[in-house]
Amino acid sequence: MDTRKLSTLSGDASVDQVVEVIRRDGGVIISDFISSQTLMSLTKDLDTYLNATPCGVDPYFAGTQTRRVARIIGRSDTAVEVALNPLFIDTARAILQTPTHVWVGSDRIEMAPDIQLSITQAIQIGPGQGLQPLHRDDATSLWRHPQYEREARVQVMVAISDFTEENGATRVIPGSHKWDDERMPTQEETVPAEMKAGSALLWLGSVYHGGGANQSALPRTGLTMAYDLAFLRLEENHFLSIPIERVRQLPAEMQRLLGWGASTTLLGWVEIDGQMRDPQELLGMPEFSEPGKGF
Ligand SMILES: O=C(O)CCC(=O)C(=O)O
Ligand SMILES: [Fe+2]
Repeated sequence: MDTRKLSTLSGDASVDQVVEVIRRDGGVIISDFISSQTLMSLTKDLDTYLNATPCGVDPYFAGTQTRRVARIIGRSDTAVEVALNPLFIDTARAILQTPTHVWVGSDRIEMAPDIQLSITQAIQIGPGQGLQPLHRDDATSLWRHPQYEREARVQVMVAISDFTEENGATRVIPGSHKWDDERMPTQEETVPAEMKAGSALLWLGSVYHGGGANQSALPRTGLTMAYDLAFLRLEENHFLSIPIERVRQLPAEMQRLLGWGASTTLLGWVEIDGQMRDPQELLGMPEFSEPGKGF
């Protein structure tokens, strides 16, 4: 069987190197993706919520021994740094923003899709949790494969605890981003994304993967986030999950990546005074958040 391993690059690898390995294998481990200080701060932020969150109730996919905490950008400043980590976001841009063109009258206009932060979730797999079924995360958008032109998603899983085969490290099938939609994934073809806390797995939405079984006595904790093509529907509904006061405090780039910006292809605008305007303008209008007043 052609089971490939996952390669590891260091946190100071270039975006080009990371993109090359991801295009070849579908995923790559980045050692020391975040500093120990960032890891400490993330652990503290996430523990507050994980400790207050019950395990899931879905035995099929989400797991009954697994805790999942989303709304991460609303809850942790350090998570904003992770979302804007240059190696993550620049890799996502390099892979997702493949240009194309459209005709508008006699103008042939080159355009590239924007990206959006589609999901943020801390996933804590507890002892006794079995294997998650293998899946492609771009299945949420019913993405078809193989795709020679356009990937839908680039995702990160930051190890908050060490990830080992025994404690449920994410299981990945390297190379499966090139498979068609008929081929069924099997656990025998997977490899565990083993890595130290602070390292991260970067992978494509087209790669088959799933949470591993935790046969250890301690939880396995990871923080996952994904950038998607901005013309797909957000997986996590940030508009309803993050209070407007919090959105106002975020860096402008983060606001846009959460959907508070019209895309270059004109999606997501709001009407203000009869004009199609950028939703980021609303954030500067105090009356916008007053219930019943509108704008
Ligand atoms: O927790 C993991 O290792 C992976 C989880 C996952 O792939 C998912 O929930 O979509
Ligand atoms: Fe997944």
